[in-house]
Amino acid sequence: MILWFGKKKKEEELKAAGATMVEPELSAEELAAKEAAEAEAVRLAEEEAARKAAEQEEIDRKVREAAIAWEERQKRERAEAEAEAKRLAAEAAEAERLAEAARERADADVAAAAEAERLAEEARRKREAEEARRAAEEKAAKELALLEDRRQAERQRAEAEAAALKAEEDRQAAIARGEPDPLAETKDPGFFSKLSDGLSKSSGKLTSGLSVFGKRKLDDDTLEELEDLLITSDLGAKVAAKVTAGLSRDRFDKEISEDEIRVALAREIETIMSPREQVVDFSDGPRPRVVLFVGVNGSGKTTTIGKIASKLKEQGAKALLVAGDTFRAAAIEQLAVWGERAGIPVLAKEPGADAAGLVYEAIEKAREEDLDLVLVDTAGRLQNKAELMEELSKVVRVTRKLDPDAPHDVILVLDATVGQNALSQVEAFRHTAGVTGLVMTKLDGTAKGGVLVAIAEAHDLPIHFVGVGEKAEDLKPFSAEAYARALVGVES
Ligand SMILES: Nc1nc2c(ncn2[C@@H]2O[C@H](COP(=O)(O)OP(=O)(O)O)[C@@H](O)[C@H]2O)c(=O)[nH]1
Ligand SMILES: [Mg+2]
Repeated sequence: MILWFGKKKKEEELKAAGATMVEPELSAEELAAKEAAEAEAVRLAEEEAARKAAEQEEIDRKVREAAIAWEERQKRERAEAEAEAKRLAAEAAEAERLAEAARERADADVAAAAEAERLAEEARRKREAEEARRAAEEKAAKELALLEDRRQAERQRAEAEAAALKAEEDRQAAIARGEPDPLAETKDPGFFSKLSDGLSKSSGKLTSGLSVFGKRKLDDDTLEELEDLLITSDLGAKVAAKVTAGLSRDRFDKEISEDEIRVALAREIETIMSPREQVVDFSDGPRPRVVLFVGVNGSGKTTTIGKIASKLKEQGAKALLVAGDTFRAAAIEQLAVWGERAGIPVLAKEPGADAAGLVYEAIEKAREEDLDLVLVDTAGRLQNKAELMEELSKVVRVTRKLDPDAPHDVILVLDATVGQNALSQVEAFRHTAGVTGLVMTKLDGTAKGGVLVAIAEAHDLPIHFVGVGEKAEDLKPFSAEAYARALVGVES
């Protein structure tokens, strides 16, 4: 073993002692050892340097590796951060896209709501337009109807005027021939006051009802009220509408006084009634002229025959009265009294006799005796309507055996006090009994004269007479003008 520390120590000890060590002369062996030691030291130093270099290299490598690793980490982290940033950006984009979609959906919802509203609005506009169109159509139809009414009213007025002119001409001609004035009776002031007293009793409602219409504007409300009043006064809905339409045509929206409204109403009513005004001339036509009086019990048939007989007698007619109401002794007696009073023969049989047979006999008798007229009273009350009609048609059948044209007149006698019911009586008797004309009685009483206007409007049947009392002189030829004026309370 080479103790070179020993040498070094020795040198250091020598240095410390200040003595300079003189290198001793070395033997070859020692030199070789020294050289070997020195070579060994060099090798060791080299080894040490190599080791250090290796160590340094190792350190450098580690540093490099660490740097690379750090760099890689940095790179990775950067990449990760970038990726995260990208992901976040993508998320944000997605969120934005979703928000946009939501916005779009919301916009779409708003648009849908707006569209729905627009459609609703359009539907509403269409409905309104349709309603307006319908209203316009209705208005046009009403106007057309009004126009048609007006035309008809004008036609009727023209006809009435022509008829009145003709009647007046006939009347003047009759007067010129020295005959009595046929209309004298309807112009009789006593007659008018009786008629208007009676009618105003009944139509108290109409005449007094009308007084509220003075100094009012003739607008829709007034017309409607007036129409109601006319309906409740028995004129019926149709006449009421016709009359108010006539008034509105001429006077709409004008202020109208009570007198004006009465006069205008009277004129409208007269227009409706005047075509029914027909003074019957019993001296016309075949001989004997057979006239049947029909109607319900108590309507005034017997009384009316009595009154007509009295008038005819005055005018020189040769008549025969037939007590065809064989059901009641009192009815036979009643006719007998009228006949006696007027000096006219009455043919009657015991109660319960066959009415048709009696009429057959009467016609034969009239032929034999060359009489002008056979006035036949009939029964009004049988067990039921069918029975009554059967009785009447039997009388008619038998009459026709002697004269196919007979009976020449079938006059339905109506009691004014029954009001609207008179209209149903006309309907019931008109066709089954072949009614040719009407008489309305008891207009002096608590009459409901408005119904005669409704009848005149609904039935093309002449109204021959009106009865205003129980006496012979209380039967008057029907005058549309007098009737209309009395009904609404216009002074003649
Ligand atoms: N006040 C009034 N009474 C009348 C009128 N006509 C008939 N009468 C009365 O009415 C009632 C019935 O009349 P009547 O002729 O017997 O009816 P008939 O059953 O149809 O024959 C009698 O009391 C008549 O005096 C009239 O015009 N005015
Ligand atoms: Mg009678």
